[in-house]
Amino acid sequence: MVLTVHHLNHSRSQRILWLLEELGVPYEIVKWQRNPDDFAPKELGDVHPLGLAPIIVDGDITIAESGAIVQYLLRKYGKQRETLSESARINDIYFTHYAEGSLMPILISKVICRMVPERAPLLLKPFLWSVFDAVSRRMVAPRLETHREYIEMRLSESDGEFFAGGSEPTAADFMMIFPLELWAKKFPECFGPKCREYVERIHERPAFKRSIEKGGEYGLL
Ligand SMILES: N[C@@H](CCC(=O)N[C@@H](CS)C(=O)NCC(=O)O)C(=O)O
Repeated sequence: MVLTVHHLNHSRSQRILWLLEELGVPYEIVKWQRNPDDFAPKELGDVHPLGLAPIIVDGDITIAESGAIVQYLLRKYGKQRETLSESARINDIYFTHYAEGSLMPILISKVICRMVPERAPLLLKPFLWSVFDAVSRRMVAPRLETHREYIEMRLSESDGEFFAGGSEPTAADFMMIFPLELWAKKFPECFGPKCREYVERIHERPAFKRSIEKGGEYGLL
């Protein structure tokens, strides 16, 4: 039975398509379209109770949460992890968790600070813009700047092209690509040059290009 990826347009499930293309594992895609309010269709909740993408179904196993899926697929089909040095392995574990655990929350906070006033009724907009702009400037921007400096430093120190170091992407890269693409697209004014080079390099990979052809709409290129 072929592995199924439940893929939502413009979403984290692009990570999984890219990983599967790198691994050369056959899979099929069930495509879901975001509603006008950007939410996933509620029927995705029939596949997994949280109704969020990505979700994979492999035989009688259903897994949600992109980090869990990446680890599951690499454990089942990947060969490279045993060949990583101890320090590369630690970097790999660190960035695999950092992507969703630390970087995504701060980026989502910034997205929300913009989205709430943008989508508010006309009369409320000026008030909400001033409130959310203040929150964004005082609470979110300084933290994001710290993350920017940190990631730029880690990429500069990395002995390879990837977050763990080395010459091939690891779990850390499959996880880091989405927040960095989101950042580059939505807030280019504070996106670092090393991060930009990194994202461009990933986008040039044949496996990444195939994942875009197969997945369809992806507004973070
Ligand atoms: N931490 C989860 C986040 C899952 C998530 O929020 N997915 C988004 C797409 S990027 C989603 O399904 N959004 C639709 C919705 O909120 O209804 C993961 O990494 O898989």
